Amino acid sequence: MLDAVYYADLGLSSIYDKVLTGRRLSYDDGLELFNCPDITAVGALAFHVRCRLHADAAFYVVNRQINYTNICVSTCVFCAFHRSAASDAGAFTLSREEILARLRKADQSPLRLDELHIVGGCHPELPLAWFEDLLRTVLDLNPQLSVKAFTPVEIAHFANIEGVSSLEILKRLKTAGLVMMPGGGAEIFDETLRPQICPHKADAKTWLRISGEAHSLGIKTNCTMLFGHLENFAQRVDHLCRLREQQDKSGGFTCFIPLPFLTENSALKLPDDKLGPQRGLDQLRTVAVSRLMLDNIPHIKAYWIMLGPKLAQTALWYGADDLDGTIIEEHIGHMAGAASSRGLTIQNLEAMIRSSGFRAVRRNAVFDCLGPYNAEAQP
Ligand code: V47
Repeated sequence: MLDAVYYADLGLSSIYDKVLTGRRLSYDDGLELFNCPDITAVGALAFHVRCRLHADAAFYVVNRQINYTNICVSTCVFCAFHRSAASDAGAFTLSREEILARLRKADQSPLRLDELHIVGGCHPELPLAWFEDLLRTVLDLNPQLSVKAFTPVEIAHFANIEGVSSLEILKRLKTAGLVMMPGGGAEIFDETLRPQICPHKADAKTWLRISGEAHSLGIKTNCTMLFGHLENFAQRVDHLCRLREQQDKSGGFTCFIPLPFLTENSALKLPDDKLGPQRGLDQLRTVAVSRLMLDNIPHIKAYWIMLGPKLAQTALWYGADDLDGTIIEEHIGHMAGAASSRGLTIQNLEAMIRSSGFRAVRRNAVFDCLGPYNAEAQP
C-alpha cells in the first residue's frame, strides 16, 4: 500500500520519506496532509505509524465518567453542557454521596472499574477541600482505581478560587490520589479564535503551562483539540505543533483526543459549508494527521462518544489505537447531541475492536496494560 511512486504522484514524496524513516513532520507538512485530496493515502501513512508503535493492539478501558456539575463560570459559546446558575433549567451539582453511590453501583463484580474519569464545569463555589475529600473517599472505596480527573482549565479555576498557584493545587490533588488528568479544555489554541469560542476560559499558555506543571510532578495528562467549528487547517496544525512542543519540554502527555464539534444545542452556529456528511471524512483525516504530527505522544484516541462507534472503529485504520471505554454515563457530548449510546459493555468494546481486525487490550487510565500485552515498540 505504501508505494513511493504513488506518494510521488500526490506530491508527498518528502512526507513519505520522513514518515518511513521516523523523522519529524513540519508545520507545512501538516498543512499539506490536510489539503491532500487522497484521504486514503494520508490514512495509510498514519496506519503505518500506528502499527510501528502498537502493532495490532487497540486499547480500551473499563471506566465510568462522573460529571460532578455543569454549573460553570466559563460560559463557552460552543458548549451545550454548561449552565450559568443552579436555578437554570437542567443545572446540576452532584453531592459527594451521589457520586459515591454511582461509583459503588458501577464498581461491582463482574465489571470492576479500572478508571474513574471525573470532570465538570468551573463551579463558582466548590472549594478545593471538596475535591480532595472526594478523591480520598473514592480511593478508600477502591484503592486499585486509577483516578483521571480535572482538566488544566479546572486546575486554573481552583487556583483562582483558592488564591494559590496552580502548582500548589496540583501538589495537593496529587497527595489526595490524583494520578492522571483528562485533556479537555484545550479547544483550539489560536489567539484570534480562542476568544471567539471560549473568551473566559484559561488561555492557551495557561493550559499548556499547567499541563507541564502536572508532568513535572509525575501526573500524566491527556490532550485534546476541538475541531470542525470555525477553525481552519492552519489553526489545527498550529494547535498540534504547540502540543508537540510542550511534549518535547515536559513529556507527560499520554494520549491525544481529537474532538469533533457537535452542533446540536450549541449557541455556536456554523455556516452551511461546515455542516453535512463531509464531516465524517474530515474527522478521519484529522485523526490521521494528528497521528502523523504528534510523533512524541504515544496514543491517539478515537472517542466513540463524539465520533460514534462506527467512525471510531474506522479511525483505528486511520492512526487511532484507543477507543476510550465503557463510560456508563456522559453528559458533555450527549447534551450537545451525540447520538451514541450512554455506555458500552466490555463485550461491545472487544467485539468492536476484534471485528475491525485488531487485538483488544484492556488498560487503566495511564495506559498500563491489564492483560497479556507486550508492545515491542513504544515511544
Ligand atoms: O473540553 C464540549 C469538548 C471536552 C462540545 O482525556 C465538545 O481521556 C464536541 O476532553 N462538541 C471534554 N466536543 C471531553 C474531553 C475528554 C473526553 C473523553 C476522554 C478524555 C480524556 C477527554 O469536550 C471539552 C470540549 O473540548 N466539548 N462541547 C461539543 N459541543
